[in-house]
Amino acid sequence: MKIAEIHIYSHNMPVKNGPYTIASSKVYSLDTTLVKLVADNGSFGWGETCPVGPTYQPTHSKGAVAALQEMASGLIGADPLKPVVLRRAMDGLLNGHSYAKAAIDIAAYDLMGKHYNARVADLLGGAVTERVPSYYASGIGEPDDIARIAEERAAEGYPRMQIKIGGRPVEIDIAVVRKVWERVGGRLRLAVDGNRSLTTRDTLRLSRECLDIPFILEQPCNTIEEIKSIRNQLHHGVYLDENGIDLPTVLRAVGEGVCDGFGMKVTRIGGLHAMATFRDICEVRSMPHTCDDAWGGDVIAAACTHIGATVQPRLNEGVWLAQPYVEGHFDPQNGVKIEGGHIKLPSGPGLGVVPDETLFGAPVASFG
Ligand code: 0XW
Ligand code: MG
Repeated sequence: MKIAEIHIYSHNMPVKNGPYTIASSKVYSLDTTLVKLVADNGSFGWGETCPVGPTYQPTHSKGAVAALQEMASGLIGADPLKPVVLRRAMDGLLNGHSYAKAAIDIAAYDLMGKHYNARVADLLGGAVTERVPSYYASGIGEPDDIARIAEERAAEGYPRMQIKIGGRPVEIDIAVVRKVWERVGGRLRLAVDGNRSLTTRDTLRLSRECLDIPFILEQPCNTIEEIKSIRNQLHHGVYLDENGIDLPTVLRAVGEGVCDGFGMKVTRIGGLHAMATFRDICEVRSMPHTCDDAWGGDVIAAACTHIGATVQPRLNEGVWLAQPYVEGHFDPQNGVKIEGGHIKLPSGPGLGVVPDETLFGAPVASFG
């Protein structure tokens, strides 16, 4: 099989009841980038990449479009059924920009699934569940509001919640964590995500003053070095998120014992093939992790759910989707949804979602 055409689309997604506020960004609407690969036999696959604004990671939506345009003509004629060869071809055309390459990789997996009449989860090693656990991420908020959200999510059936903190006096963050714990106790597993914003001083204080509350600290500080410097004084496990920029960094963090797990993004690591490698590294060292993305519609939601379905249950920290923050679906029939805190694995073939491309208007660029 050969890639015959590549179409790149840009689509704006308003944030429902926005803005969505985390320590590193405040977003009202996001531009997602979609890729349609058309094969020489006429079948097609979809990929997507959607940075949550320009300050969460060193990525942004215009960068995704530019990187895809840089690679696209060189990928015409490549075989979408060979993900490793395809990844090497992309690396030969552009250094870095894994988040853009991820959209091509996801679209190739969608095509592969259709070609072999298989679900992407089964191509990635095999689904171990049809009901993938999700987790809810609050925005930054006041103690009573976040505690109420936690109560509601626990009642809905979510197994886990991520509390966003940072960008304000740490006393308020401590009050939020304490209030949530008072209200939901052990009914939800908790992560407390600083999105790189805390000083080492405030991270230590948060951990010390919440000694009795079991949670993991997600990406409290800006760099691995800062986290490393306080790691032995913390009373809570630490997960890396934004610092887990690529597989070499993941290997280093696991090897040096810098963290206890990861919040991982499919597009940051380079797509589904790289994500499967990441999953296997984590399994070798019993490291729990999520399978998320920063934002996006049904294509990215399906991709995260397929890889999330393959994670060993004891290590599965869930699949976060933007769906609760987004109005409507790209696929009107099989849009990916969280119900009872879990996501039904799309039945495939491929990703099992087919976007209504009329929503996206004319492609930004077409090749082939
Ligand atoms: C909660 N998320 C998975 C979605 C937002 O984009 C940020 C991210 C995180 O964990 O940092
Ligand atoms: Mg995070």
